[in-house]
Amino acid sequence: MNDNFQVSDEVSEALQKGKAVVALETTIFSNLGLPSPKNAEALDRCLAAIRTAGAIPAITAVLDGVARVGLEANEHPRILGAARKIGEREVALAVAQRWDFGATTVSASLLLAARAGIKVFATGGIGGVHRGVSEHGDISADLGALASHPIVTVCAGAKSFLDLPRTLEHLETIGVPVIGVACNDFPAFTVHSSGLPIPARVEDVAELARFAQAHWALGRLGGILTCVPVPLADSLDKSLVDRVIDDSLLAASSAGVEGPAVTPFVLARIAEATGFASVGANLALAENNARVAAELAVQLARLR
Ligand code: PSU
Ligand code: MN
Repeated sequence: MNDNFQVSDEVSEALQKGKAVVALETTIFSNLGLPSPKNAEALDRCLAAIRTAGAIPAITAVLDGVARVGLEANEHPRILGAARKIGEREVALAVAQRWDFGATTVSASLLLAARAGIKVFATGGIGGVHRGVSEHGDISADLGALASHPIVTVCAGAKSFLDLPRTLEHLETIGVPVIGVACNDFPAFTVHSSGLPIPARVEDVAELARFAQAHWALGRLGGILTCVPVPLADSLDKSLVDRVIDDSLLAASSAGVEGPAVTPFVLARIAEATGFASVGANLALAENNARVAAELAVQLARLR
């Protein structure tokens, strides 16, 4: 290891022995992703889901200027607090400038997980093409990172305030396979289905593992996006969410919120407007994704 990049003992030992490991981001657990104390509950539930399924969790973050993969339990409170959000391009900056806490987004997590040799990553909802892209050009760096790192990302689709048809179109353009696990529709984060079809479906994680193995055996160098919908019992009503999103996006633009600040702002507005039902759904889907990711990592470890 070096001064810039550190993999925890537990994670590096698991990787050396070919055991199942699942990477996690930190933005979702910080004050930018979920309100306290629900963020702590989200973290506990994700970590427990991964361990129960037989895998080792690897939380990614920049702490005290070191890019980390795998944190110690006594460090967990640090990722629940105030954060600076880092995408893939900011990771080196956070290290060079010795940021206290850089919270990894999907793109930054994929960079660090790939560097450590982890094959599976779980998140809530990925970033994507924002609505009104023809005016402001905002496309999340998550998409490019999915294409460039050899990792299976497990998500509940993309956040519903994005332009979902264009997000799917963009993923096709950059060559990222989008696979539903026992589902036909692209999930819309806290809503079970967006109504948009996903191009490919597998029935279970065993089939998904064979797909991933073939993808890399054929020389593909990038990742795979796997979609698992929020459990039906926790899903929010689509028409309610659509209404709340329109209001929240309007509020964001009249407050002059732009760029990386848009996602945290809109997530917080949606939480308030749904009486925090969106937060409950967010926890359920994050936990569910962590479990599926861990089951996949176990299957992949068997195939190797
Ligand atoms: N989904 C959530 N909460 C979040 C995010 C996604 O439920 O906080 C974060 C993820 O870290 C994702 C990032 O990678 O938002 C995308 O931000 P942007 O749209 O600025 O690229
Ligand atoms: Mn953006």
